[in-house]
Amino acid sequence: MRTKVAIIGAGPAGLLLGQLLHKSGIDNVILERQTPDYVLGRIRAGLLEEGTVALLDEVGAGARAHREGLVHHGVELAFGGARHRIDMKAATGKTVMIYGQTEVTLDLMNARRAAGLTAVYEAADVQPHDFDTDHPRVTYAKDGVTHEIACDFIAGCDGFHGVSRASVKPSAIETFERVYPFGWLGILSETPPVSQELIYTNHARGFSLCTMRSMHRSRYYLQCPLDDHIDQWPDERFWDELKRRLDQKAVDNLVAGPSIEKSIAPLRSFVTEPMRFGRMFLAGDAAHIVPPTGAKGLNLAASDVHYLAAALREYYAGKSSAGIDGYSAKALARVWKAVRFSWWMTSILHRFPDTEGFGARIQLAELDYLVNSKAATASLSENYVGLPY
Ligand code: RFL
Ligand code: PHB
Repeated sequence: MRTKVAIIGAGPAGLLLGQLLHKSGIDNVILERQTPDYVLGRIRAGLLEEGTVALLDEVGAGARAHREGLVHHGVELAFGGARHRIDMKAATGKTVMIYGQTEVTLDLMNARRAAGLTAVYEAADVQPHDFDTDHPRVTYAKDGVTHEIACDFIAGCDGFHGVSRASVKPSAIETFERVYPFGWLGILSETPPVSQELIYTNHARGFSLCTMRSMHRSRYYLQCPLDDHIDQWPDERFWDELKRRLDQKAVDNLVAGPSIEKSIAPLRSFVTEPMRFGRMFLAGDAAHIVPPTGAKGLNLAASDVHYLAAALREYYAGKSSAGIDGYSAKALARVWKAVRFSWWMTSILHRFPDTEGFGARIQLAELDYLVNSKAATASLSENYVGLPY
């Protein structure tokens, strides 16, 4: 088989890239290791920047997000026993949308299917080859038979544990990493959210976040030790601990119910430089990871593929290779700003092993400054709603 762009991974990055390329008449094939149901069952991000929604619109996959997504104008920061609202719309003119990654993925899968495009699920042993030559190819096995796809370019959209980044020779790649000494325990529950907007809480017992998927499905997170296991967190313990970290009004409003999903995720900042290796590009989690505190992971995957699709469009229009040559630097400039923002949000909201007297006072001073200074509120808001592409 031959295609222009072989895309490895059918997460949001791979699926969105596939549709953006298709829209420009650039044929592509997606290879995904898992089944569609497995991909759709992964509960991850929930908050979309306006730029991400605009990209869904661009590929004709945004209609349901506009119908069912919840547009939020602000968020609440809670510390020192009180809640403070940040009006992001007033500060930036922009909003964010609550719409789950599972829904984004489903809408993109449906768009791909409706366009009659190829996505090979349960592709085993996917391997990129010869991307440092003009004739890259990708091999994979399906139902025990080995296949080869010859292509012009490979897009590594296969997440943090994917094969694309792992195929680059170590001398060609530089990585930057920060691992945080805690995780996020998350639950999803078929209950109304505790508040209309998200509540990020700095508390002596640890960070908590109240978020949602809809007005009848809520999502909550608690900072927890890295070595905790979900078996140690029966629902009752989760709700008790969440209540201890919330203000009285939130406790009074909280509707507890059985969890329908529960997981613990480690927090990590990780960046790969560069994001291009000859004829292979990395995009999304394959190239970088951020802690979820700033809600940037999925949104960065979207901005990466926006840059990549534009670069490939320029290349195939016969204009020049300038776009593909500039992809890595352009994407990384935005990536690093989101990495900084996510690291900073994480650092002011969580308990670290050394957050005792001094560190805790510094966090409170910074949070107090954030909610009371117009300049600081504006800075937080413009990063949270998403920096321009
Ligand atoms: P994905 O979604 O990981 O998709 C990569 C796809 O590649 C497939 N794959 C392979 N396919 C073929 N061959 C191989 N060898 C392959 N190896 C992997 C995988 O099966 C998968 O389908 O990456 P993508 O598309 O870059 O999208 C990025 C987002 O998924 C990610 O940034 C966010 O979900 C991050 N993230 C969160 N972000 C937020 O903004 N808010 C959150 O609350 C949030 N929670 C999370 C998260 C990420 C998590 N991970 C990765 C463990 C919670 C978790 C648990
Ligand atoms: C979510 O809805 O899952 C979510 C929202 C905001 C974050 C992290 C996760 O910062």
